[in-house]
Amino acid sequence: MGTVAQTTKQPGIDQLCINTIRTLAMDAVQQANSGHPGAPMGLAPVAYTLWQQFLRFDPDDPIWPNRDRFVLSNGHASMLLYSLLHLSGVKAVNPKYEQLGELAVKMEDIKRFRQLDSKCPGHPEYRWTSGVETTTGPLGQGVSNSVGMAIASDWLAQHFNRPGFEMFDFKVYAICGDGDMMEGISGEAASLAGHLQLKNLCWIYDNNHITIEGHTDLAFDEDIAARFAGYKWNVMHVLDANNTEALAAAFARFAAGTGKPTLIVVDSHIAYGAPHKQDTAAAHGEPLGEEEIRLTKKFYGWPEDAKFLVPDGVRENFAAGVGKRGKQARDEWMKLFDAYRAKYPEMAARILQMQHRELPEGWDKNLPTFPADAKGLATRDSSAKVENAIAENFPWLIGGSADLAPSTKTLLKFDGAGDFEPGNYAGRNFHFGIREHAMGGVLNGLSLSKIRPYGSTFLIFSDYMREPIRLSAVMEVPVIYVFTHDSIGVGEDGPTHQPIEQLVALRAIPGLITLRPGDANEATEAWRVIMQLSHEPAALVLSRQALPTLDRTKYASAAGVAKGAYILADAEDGKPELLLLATGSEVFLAVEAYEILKMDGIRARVVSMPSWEIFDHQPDEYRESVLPSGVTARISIEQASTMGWQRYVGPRGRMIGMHTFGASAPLKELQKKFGFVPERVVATAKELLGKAR
Ligand SMILES: Cc1ncc(C[n+]2csc(CCOP(=O)(O)OP(=O)(O)O)c2C)c(N)n1
Ligand SMILES: [Mg+2]
Repeated sequence: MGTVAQTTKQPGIDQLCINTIRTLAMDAVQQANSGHPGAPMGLAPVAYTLWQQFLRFDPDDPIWPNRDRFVLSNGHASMLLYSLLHLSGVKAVNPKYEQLGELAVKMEDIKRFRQLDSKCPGHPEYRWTSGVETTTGPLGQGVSNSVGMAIASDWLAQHFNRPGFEMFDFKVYAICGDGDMMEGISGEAASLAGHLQLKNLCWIYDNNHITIEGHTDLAFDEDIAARFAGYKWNVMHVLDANNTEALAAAFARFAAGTGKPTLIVVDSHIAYGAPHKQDTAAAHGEPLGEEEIRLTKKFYGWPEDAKFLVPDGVRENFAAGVGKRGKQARDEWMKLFDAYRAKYPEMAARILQMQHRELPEGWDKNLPTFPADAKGLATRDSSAKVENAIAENFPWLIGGSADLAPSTKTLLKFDGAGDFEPGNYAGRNFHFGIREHAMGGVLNGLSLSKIRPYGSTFLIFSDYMREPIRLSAVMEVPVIYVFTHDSIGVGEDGPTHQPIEQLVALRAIPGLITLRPGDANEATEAWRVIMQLSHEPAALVLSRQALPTLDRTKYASAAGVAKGAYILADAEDGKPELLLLATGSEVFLAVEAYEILKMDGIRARVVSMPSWEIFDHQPDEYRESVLPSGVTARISIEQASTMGWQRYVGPRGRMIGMHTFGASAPLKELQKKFGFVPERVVATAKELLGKAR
């Protein structure tokens, strides 16, 4: 704590606060010898004005449901956010929502920026640092999350608000940079936001003309204002990031409401005030250097040798601004909530359930079971029935598709489900348009707002949204991804639409639960598993083509799905000499081969293995009981890359899978061409057992 001589460059406390943000960023990056000082320095007046004068955010309770959301989409500028969290005294909460009372970001954390266990990691991490609303760093993700949050604000308002009870009306602010604007996902997300007329959404674009390689002229000279006008946004331009009055006027205009999303283009200077590095790429991603820092501090009228200085009055000023306004808003909301609870107890309980990611009572009461049926149905169709049955009893399960709902079958069809669109923000069916990448980002934003979202497309296009899927897992938010058309079973559409490497790619994401059910009853059980996840995202992988519904009086119950893998059909004495491991559409193929082998006197066991991840988490004894280590004759069967199956089939096993791209032809021909026929499985089994003739 120290004092700073007031010079003409420090006309008041606001400037002092702004320069505190700047110097903390400079000092932290220098100390870490790593990081991005330039953007926080340029943006400090923007973020300060927003937080101090507009953001409804209570530092004592950074998770109250109707708080405004602040997203730092240019996550590399993380020191900007950490400085704000520290200076406004945001309190830490643990993931269970028990207030801990400590500061979310202590000075010690800032001094240990980018070091192990510091609450100030390189990029902002949701769940790790309280007050961070979403994990950012991969450019473009944060702005797409903000669209999901703004949708959530409107949906929650429509769902919960009653006359005299504005339970939800929060605004969503996202700061973004040139990188966010260049990434295609920002265009997808902005286009969707404009279409949906998300009036609570405000992006602030740090127009500093600098990226890593140099001036943006190198690669980027589009007319951003024209672009966003085209998206039907309200666009404003602040010509100087240091003009806090102009900034405040722009925010006030947004707050007054325009019926559209708002973009504020702010012309700024990266590393503002650094005599040799301002407006250069050198200020983007490396420390300014001790000497440059001294000169910059001198320019700010700061003590040149002071480090991590928070002058007297700065914290108090934040407390009197964002702190006081936030607490008042939060306390009023809590009072309103009490009255709401008295009048609408069920709705109030629902708000709390959502906040804690709990399941509504009776959510699973109508889960369908499917009778044995040789013709069967596609798992996309059985899944559709299950999803609809759950959603009717799960009011905040909402989602949609990237223009493929007629194919992925994820539409909610019961009365009152409705479409989410301007004029009907209570709708539960989303039309994301052909924007897979933004869909993933929006789903994350919805989930961060405690809605339970799902999104669907073809499995092949999961690659378009891989980053948001990964971020769901990083953030531990339970987004549900529904991927249909899961193999060469797609048939005539050919290799461009036939997933090969997507399954293993999804399985490689830590924390993501991938499930590929083998028939209709496994689809029911897969949904049962997924709905009970509160911190893991799930990828539900479904077939386009019909799969026989197994006779569960003859074969084991589909309840085994809950364990990831289970014995579906066994050798009569329970002592198999051969294991057939399969998922999804290949489960029935394994059963067919099993029946043939049985007639030939071969003792096979079929293991249905819808989820590797869940199986891997079972106790050793269970895994050993399903895959006895003594049985080394094992065959995996899956219409996908065989990568990864080695660890289940072992060194003596065989893998029947895809080693090339598929082809365009009717399914039956493809199955023959690529060897997904019982004869091939049987021949492989006999060869493996040394029983081939
Ligand atoms: C998707 C993605 N691609 C690349 C990067 C690496 N990267 C980090 S910052 C940056 C430049 C960003 O420029 P800008 O948004 O203008 O930030 P400024 O230099 O103005 O702070 C790049 C390419 C990234 N973080 N995410
Ligand atoms: Mg830039």
